[in-house]
Amino acid sequence: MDGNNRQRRVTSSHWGAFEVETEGDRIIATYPFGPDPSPPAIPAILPAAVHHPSRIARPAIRRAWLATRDRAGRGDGDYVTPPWDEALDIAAAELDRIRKTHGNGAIYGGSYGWASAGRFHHAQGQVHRFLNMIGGYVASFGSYSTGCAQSIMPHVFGENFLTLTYEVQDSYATIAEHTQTLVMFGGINPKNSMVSMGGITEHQTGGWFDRFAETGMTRVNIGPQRTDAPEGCDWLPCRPGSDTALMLALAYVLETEGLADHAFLDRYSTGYDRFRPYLLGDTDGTPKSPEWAAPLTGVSPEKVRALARRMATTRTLITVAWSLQRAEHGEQPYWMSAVLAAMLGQIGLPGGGVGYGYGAIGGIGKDFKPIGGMTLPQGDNRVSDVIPVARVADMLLNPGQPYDFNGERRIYPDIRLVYWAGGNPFHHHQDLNRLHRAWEQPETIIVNEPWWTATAQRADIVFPATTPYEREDIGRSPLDDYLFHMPQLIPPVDQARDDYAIFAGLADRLGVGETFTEGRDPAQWIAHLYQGLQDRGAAAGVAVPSLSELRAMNWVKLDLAAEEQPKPVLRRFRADPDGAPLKTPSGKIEIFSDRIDSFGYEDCPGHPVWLPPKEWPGAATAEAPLHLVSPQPGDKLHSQLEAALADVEGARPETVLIHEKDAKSRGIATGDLVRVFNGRGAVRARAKVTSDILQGVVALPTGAWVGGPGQNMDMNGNPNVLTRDVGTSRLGQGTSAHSALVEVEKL
Ligand SMILES: Nc1nc2c(c(=O)[nH]1)N[C@H]1C(S)=C(S)[C@@H](COP(=O)(O)OP(=O)(O)OC[C@H]3O[C@@H](n4cnc5c(=O)[nH]c(N)nc54)[C@H](O)[C@@H]3O)O[C@H]1N2
Ligand SMILES: Nc1nc2c(c(=O)[nH]1)N[C@H]1C(S)=C(S)[C@@H](COP(=O)(O)OP(=O)(O)OC[C@H]3O[C@@H](n4cnc5c(=O)[nH]c(N)nc54)[C@H](O)[C@@H]3O)O[C@H]1N2
Ligand SMILES: [Mo]
Repeated sequence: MDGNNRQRRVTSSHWGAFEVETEGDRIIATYPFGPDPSPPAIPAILPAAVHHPSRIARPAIRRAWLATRDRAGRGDGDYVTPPWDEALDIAAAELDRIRKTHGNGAIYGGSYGWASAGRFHHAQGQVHRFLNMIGGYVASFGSYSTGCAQSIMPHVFGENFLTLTYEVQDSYATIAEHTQTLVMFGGINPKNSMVSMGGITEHQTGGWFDRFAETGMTRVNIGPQRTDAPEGCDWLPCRPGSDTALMLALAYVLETEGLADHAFLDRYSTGYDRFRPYLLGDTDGTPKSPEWAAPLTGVSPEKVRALARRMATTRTLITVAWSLQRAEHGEQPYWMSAVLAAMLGQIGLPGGGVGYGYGAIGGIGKDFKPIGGMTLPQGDNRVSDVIPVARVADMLLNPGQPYDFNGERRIYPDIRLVYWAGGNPFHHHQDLNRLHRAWEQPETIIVNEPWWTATAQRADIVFPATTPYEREDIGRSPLDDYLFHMPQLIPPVDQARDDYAIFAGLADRLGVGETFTEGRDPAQWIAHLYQGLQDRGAAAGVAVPSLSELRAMNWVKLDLAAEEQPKPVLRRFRADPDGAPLKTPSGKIEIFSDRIDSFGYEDCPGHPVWLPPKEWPGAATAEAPLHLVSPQPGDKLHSQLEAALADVEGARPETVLIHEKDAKSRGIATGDLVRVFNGRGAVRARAKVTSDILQGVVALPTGAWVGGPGQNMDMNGNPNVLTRDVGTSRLGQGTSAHSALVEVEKL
């Protein structure tokens, strides 16, 4: 520490590493991390955010809940602020009451959300461990990111979807070397690859596209926005929700022009004979020709034919953005892309086949020796109930009611207490007015949060949590090759405590203090967990410094270079389909799945089919003529740091992109305040008129905190006031965030 009490140290985050300058107990500035070729701008807001008045200063308990266990007033903002000990006593007594009266199956701890990057203080790990120690909780399956894909893709490739994405797919280096045609459904978006869960240090996706261009690779971005792929790619505008129709039309051209690789289909896939009659229209009288698809997709038959021929005659990689499965019937484009790739016969060849989620997060497409991350052990959950993560409002509204999920008939549990730490459902869930009604059902809602988010404002008991800058941790993502010591940079702001301390305090009161802490303080836990990382490094021949060395170094780049790409599954399958079969029932790629067929779901039958969503451009009405896509915000991570970002002049309300013709007919110009609305609600937004979006589509990113309940219009511009809260299908039950129709008018 120098004379003026200033220090500069490096820390890590979901959006990358950066240097933090502190003066005494305040963060005063941030600086880019030298080794990052393309550092993000997000950290600039940190000094304002960490010391923002919207930090939760002390434990808070909603006055009406305390007095009468009132539930209807959630969001009223009227809190008392007892001392920590008293607040912990009240929360512990309530947890105890609920578990004794209704059992642990009445506690929902799914608690979805990204929280922060440090590995020991990861809020999800902390809350799950704590709830397990007190007898268990209802958990959640999958993510908002890829919940639908996680259900459907194992049926098709026999592989866990996350393994498929993170470990099996080709790296950007392999793509640069081999791919001649890159067909990107939903694009590959450098703004999205800015982040990765647990950290991403060298931001390289944009750089790879420069390399792709140099090799002469044809790069086609298929979807509603030109900006979903880097500059220089071809844009094939296609209506949201219609990708499956386009893929079917491409498949139709391959089949009818003799371009389908039947030798590959015979050897490596099953069920093409059941799919082909559907494709050709023998089963339903509708050939899935380019002419059939054109009015659905808006893509001309000539373009489809030319693209199909090119795909069949060059090394082609089909990539599919995660956004396509965050939509009603999201199973279909995912499954159909695999069928299309199988028809091209290039699955398992370098730079060929199909890949999912390139660009979605920065770690995908990087190639490393896997030595894993660092996770707090969660213990065992004695409650077996698990809901698909995006069905939370359905669960709260329908206790005891049956629902379908991936072949199972299940019953929604009767939830009496919700504990959320590290997520913001009043930012991330669909149809927030409906969530508000669902939120009135539980008797008690407890939230740990650093900031008064939209969710914290709707909780009964609110515990102020520290941010990563207020505690020591280790930054390490399995998809990154850097390792960080994240020093405690400043003391906790106001009365904030680490999630670990909050849960240790509750555990103690519930008689499981020792079980939860195992007698370790945070520094001892970090040392304990770090040892595991060092051991795994040693086993893989990777030098990992000791913890004291790392503390002194602040960060280190690990040598995780793999001599040969560790992409075993599909390569081995291609080389030896009998000796290294896939883990599907047939051992092959399943174009027809007997298992899915046996579920009897008309919204996800035995092979991929075109199923129009309830809301998409093809179903536009006079009341809701425009399709809303709600992508991830380019300039931030979800709703994080929102309080300070919203202070920036012109930042709120959020900006909605609208095509020039749609703007003109409504008398809207760039900069105008507009009302975006449908039958579910209304939000205020600022218009930006552009020709980079398909006519009939508007784009309003996520990230704004929704305003208080009871407003006719959300003033900040959170798109989830408008989105529809319905599962992708009975199979996947993922979020359908990208399937919504709206109208826009000038305010
Ligand atoms: N319409 C629409 N909606 C969507 C999507 C979409 O495409 N369209 N995408 C969905 C997807 S993919 C996702 S991943 C979700 C993202 O939704 P979330 O993951 O819920 O969003 P975040 O803003 O990252 O929420 C993390 C919260 O954790 C808090 N936090 C940070 N560190 C800590 C900590 O150490 N302790 C505690 N207790 N809290 C902490 C942050 O302040 C923040 O409020 O949104 C989903 N919603
Ligand atoms: N900067 C930043 N990066 C992020 C995040 C963030 O908050 N900020 N969040 C991260 C998270 S949690 C996730 S899950 C990933 C998500 O990664 P993605 O799912 O790839 O991201 P989105 O931004 O939701 O969608 C990308 C684009 O898909 C297009 N699209 C929407 N519907 C359709 C459709 O039906 N067909 C086609 N062809 N295109 C469609 C939209 O134009 C949209 O811009 O992003 C991650 N990256
Ligand atoms: Mo996500």
